[in-house]
Amino acid sequence: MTEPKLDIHLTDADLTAALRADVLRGLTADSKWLPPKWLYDARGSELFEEITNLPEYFPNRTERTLLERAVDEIAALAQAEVLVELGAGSAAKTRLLLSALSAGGPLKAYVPQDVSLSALRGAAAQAAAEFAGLSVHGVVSDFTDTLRTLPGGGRRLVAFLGGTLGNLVPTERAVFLSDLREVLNPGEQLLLGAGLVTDPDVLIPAYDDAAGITAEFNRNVLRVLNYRLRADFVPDRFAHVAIWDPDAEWIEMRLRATRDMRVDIRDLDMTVHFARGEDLRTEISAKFRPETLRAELATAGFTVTRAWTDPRARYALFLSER
Ligand code: AVJ
Repeated sequence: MTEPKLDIHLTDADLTAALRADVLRGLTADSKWLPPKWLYDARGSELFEEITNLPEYFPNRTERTLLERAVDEIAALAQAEVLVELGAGSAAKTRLLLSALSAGGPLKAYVPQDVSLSALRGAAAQAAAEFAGLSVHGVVSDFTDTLRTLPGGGRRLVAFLGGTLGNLVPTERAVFLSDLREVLNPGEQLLLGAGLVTDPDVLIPAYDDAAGITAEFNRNVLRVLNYRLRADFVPDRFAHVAIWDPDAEWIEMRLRATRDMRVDIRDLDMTVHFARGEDLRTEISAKFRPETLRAELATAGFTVTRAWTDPRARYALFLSER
C-alpha cells in the first residue's frame, strides 16, 4: 500500500485562532451563534457517525440508496481521474464511488477533504488500504477556504455529499458554488447530495432523536470551547433544541440555557452571560426544493446533467458539469 499524503492547511494553532475569532463574533452578537464546523472535533465526528446510524436520521441512508442506484451511471458520465470529496468525514460512502470509478474507469487518485484531522486520517488510510494503486491525498481544511489549492492531476469529480451544502446560508452558498465552478476545468463535474424540503414531522426527529445522540453532538461544541479556549461551560445546563424554520426552510440546532449563567472564556478574557431560555444557534441545515437548487447551480455556472430522488422525495443527488 502507498502511504496516503496528508496536507494540513489547518493546524491546531490555526483552528484555535479561527475559533477565537468566531467566538468573539458569535457570542457577543445579539442572537448568539457559532459556525457548525466547531461541532466536529474527534468526539464530534464520532458522534456524527453515530447519528448516521440512528433510525430517525434518514438523510445518510437515503443518500446511500440513491448512490447505489446511480453510481455506475455517475462513473460513466464523469470519467474521473481524480475523486475529490469535500467534507469527507469518515468517508463511509466513498467506497461505493471509488469502486465504481475504478472499475474499468481512469481513476488514479482520491482527495478526501475534511476539517477533522482524526476523521480524515481514518478515511485516507482505509481508502489506501482498500484500493491498491490509488494515490490518496488528504486535505485538512475548511472546505470554503481551499478550493483553489485542491490537488488536481487529471479530470476531477468533486463529490459534496451528506447535505453539508445546507450548512451554508444562501449568500455563502452562492459564493461557494461559483468559487467551485471557477476552479474546475471544462468537463469536470460536481456530485452534490442535498436534503429536500419535506414534512417537519419527519425532519425534526432527524435532528432531535429519542436516544439523545444529536443532543450530545450539539453540546459537544461547548466542550470544544472548554478545552480550546479554557472556557467553563457546563454542557448539561443547556438543552438541545431543533427547530424547523418554515420561511427560511432550514433546521436550526440551538443550545438553550436552562438557567441564568455566566461563562468565563479565559483565553479571550471574556465573560458571557446567558439568560434562562436564551438560545445559542449552533447549526443551520437548509433543505432544498429541486427547482431552486437547480437555479442556484445554474447561477453559479453549472449545468445539471442528471438528478436522482428517492420515491418519498426527501433527498436528491445532482450531477452537474462545469
Ligand atoms: C453533516 C451537516 C449534513 O445537517 O444533517 C446531523 C449535521 N446535524 N444532525 C446535517 C447534523 C445534526 C448534518 N450535516
